[in-house]
Amino acid sequence: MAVRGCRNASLQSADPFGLRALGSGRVRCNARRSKSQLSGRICRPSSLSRYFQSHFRRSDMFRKTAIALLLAAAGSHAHADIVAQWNFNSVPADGNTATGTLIPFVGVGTASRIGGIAGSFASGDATGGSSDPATGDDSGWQTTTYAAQGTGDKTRGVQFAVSTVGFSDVVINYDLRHSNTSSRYELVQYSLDGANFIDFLTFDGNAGDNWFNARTVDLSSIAGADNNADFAFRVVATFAPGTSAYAASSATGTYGTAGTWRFDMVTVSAAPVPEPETYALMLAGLGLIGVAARRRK
Ligand SMILES: [Ca+2]
Ligand SMILES: [Ca+2]
Ligand SMILES: [Ca+2]
Repeated sequence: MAVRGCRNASLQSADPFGLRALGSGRVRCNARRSKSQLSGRICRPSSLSRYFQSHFRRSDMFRKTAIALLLAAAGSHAHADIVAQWNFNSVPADGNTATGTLIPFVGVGTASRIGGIAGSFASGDATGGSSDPATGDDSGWQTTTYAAQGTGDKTRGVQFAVSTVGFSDVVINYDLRHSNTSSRYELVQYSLDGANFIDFLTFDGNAGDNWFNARTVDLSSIAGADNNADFAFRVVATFAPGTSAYAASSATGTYGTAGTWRFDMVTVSAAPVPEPETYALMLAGLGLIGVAARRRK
């Protein structure tokens, strides 16, 4: 019997009693082998244990069931979902990369410019392109008018605010095209209150007119970023490390305020926080293992 709606393929072949996994790690007990009142209900650990103790005596069946329950519980937490994603492309597509949108393609969130920079839309396909699979009407978020040389360190760039309520282990990805005269160094900051930003990671954009795709910022070590309605992050221009001046992205270029950064595929991913049913499944699975062990004695 296939286990519909279960994200964990292992469970699909480990379904000895008609357990049907629901998407969030719950298991619906079909109990087709008996007239049990459990049929069609969400199983609770205690009732599951009683049910299997009374109906199935072979310890290998207990083990299989326990494994299935644990897989269902683990499977609901092992994957990451896209919480929000910006591809900046027009909806509907209009064949013009100079038009686009700051409304997320996936999820909910806000994108804003900080420090008085200018924003527009420009091609996500040009000069090698971003990772956006769209073609033709693939836009990136073009930003310019960064700070004058030697001023405004970490004050100009872009900000994204995304609620992470219901999620943990936040990871940010983005693509960024540096122009020749843009700031070579980009600093990623995060905020847990939407107002105060903390330096986290600096990237080196050491080539001009070049896309740096799949920048990855793993915030899973920042517990405060989990389950946080006020989570936000920034990507800002910063001085070359150890100096008080911006470096140009091109080794032969000179930093200038007209340099551009063009963003695409800004993505916030995270793992769904386990629901109470997940813990119930884990407890049920562990309980059955205990029962099986006692029966073997
Ligand atoms: Ca467009
Ligand atoms: Ca593309
Ligand atoms: Ca795009």
